[in-house]
Amino acid sequence: MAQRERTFIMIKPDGVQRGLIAKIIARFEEKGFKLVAMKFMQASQELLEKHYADLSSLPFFPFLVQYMQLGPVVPMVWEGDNVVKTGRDIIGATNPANAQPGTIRGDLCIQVGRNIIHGSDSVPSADKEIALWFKDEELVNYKSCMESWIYEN
Ligand code: IDP
Ligand code: MG
Repeated sequence: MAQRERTFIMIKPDGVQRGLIAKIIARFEEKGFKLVAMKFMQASQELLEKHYADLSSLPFFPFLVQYMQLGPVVPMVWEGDNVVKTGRDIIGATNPANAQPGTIRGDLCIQVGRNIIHGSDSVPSADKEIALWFKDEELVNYKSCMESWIYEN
């Protein structure tokens, strides 16, 4: 079986401080996605500037990089069919004011500058972000016992 799609998801410092780690992880677990990698760390200025490089010309960029350093984050890699797009749907709109109820941002936060979670927006950015936050050997290879109950093929 070829490897299924992967995405990079990260619980931001406000999600960690507000005690939402388990709740957020549960949404991806319960959907049927497979956890491939996870760590708990303080992100550096340099790493965050690379992670958000595409946004570096925007006025809120310095505040974004500052926000992401307010405390530890939980970077993760999740795997499954369409996980990039579905992951974004589970997370909800960037501005929680526009996020539908039932989404993580729609249910659990209020302001765009405190929107508790990151998710890759395309397969190429997922590949880039996974490589930025994880070494190859940190991506764990294992068989999920649920695989044949979640996928018919
Ligand atoms: P995304 O996280 O939904 O992919 P992006 O447009 O990639 O949204 O922006 C990255 C992050 O930058 C957002 O999640 C949010 O934390 C922050 N951000 C985006 N737009 C604004 C804004 O207008 N004001 C303050 N922060 C913003
Ligand atoms: Mg983005």
